[in-house]
Amino acid sequence: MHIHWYPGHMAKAQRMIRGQLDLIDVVIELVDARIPLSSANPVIAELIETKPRVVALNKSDLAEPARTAEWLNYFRNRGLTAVTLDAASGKGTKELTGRVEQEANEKIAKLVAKGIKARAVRAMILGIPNVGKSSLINRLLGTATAKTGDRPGVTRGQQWIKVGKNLELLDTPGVLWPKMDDQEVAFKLAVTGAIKDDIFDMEKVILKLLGVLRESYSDRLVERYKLTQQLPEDTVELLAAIGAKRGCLRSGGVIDYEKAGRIVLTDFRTGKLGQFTLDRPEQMVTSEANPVPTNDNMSLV
Ligand SMILES: Nc1nc2c(ncn2[C@@H]2O[C@H](COP(=O)(O)OP(=O)(O)OP(=O)(O)O)[C@@H](O)[C@H]2O)c(=O)[nH]1
Ligand SMILES: [Mg+2]
Repeated sequence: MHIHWYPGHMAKAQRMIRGQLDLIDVVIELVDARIPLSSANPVIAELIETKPRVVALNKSDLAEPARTAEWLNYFRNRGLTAVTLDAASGKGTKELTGRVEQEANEKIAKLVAKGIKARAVRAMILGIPNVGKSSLINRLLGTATAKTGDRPGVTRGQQWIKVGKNLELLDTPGVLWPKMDDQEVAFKLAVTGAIKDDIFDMEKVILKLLGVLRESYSDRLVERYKLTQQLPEDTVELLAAIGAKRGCLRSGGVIDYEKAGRIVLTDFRTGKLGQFTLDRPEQMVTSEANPVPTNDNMSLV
């Protein structure tokens, strides 16, 4: 799905989610474990108000485990339930659904105390594009006792997926917009694939990525592309060195920078350059001090 987020889209998404929230006991907020801060929607807390939520750090297979542990602590220290997830393989789904049920138990118990019959916990998934919402739904469908419940959701065509005995999931996730005005955040969203490639300046993003890799992960570059230990200072030269090693040449032996850049980006996104976490919990403070305006069009890097 290709979405350009404009104020009108955001307002519509917000309205739809608000409508659905009335039916829901718990929100599953998916974020990208590589960028838990940058992949979080700027207004989610405001949007879901007091509704319990479970934060799932998805794509944890692509993130640095030690950093993921730091992020889990970060969320838990702030009283949020947080789990790690790999929705592609299904690792972590059991813990996630267990936590979701736990979060709603109090509410269900209150209903029961009022004489209302106990019912399954109702949840929905929220997250920015490409964070893994559909993958998670497919994974949960795999374990579902019934593919769809018989009660419709609020939007026509929406249904409930019954997961186990005590959990029902809305089969359509809420798509949230990402943060859009901070260039550093935009870079992280672009390199991880949260923003479609055709709306950012690919060349700049790749050169910036090479700068980050050169600075903090040079050994991985050397190993993957069989480069000399002393990497070129200049990222364009570095890209040329990678291109030369990978045979990215145009006629006349000129380096095909675009092709070389694609290789680096794909290797980064698919884990072939190892695991990466680009956000640090320490950054959280500055970001809270500078709330991100959301009525901005995408103008990237
Ligand atoms: N490595 C890895 N890849 C994942 C994981 N979860 C999802 N993906 C991949 O990420 C890409 C996007 O996943 P989707 O499930 O389509 O994401 P989505 O949130 O539904 O995206 P939209 O529908 O565009 O909003 C796909 O290529 C998935 O295979 C994960 O935990 N690990
Ligand atoms: Mg999807």
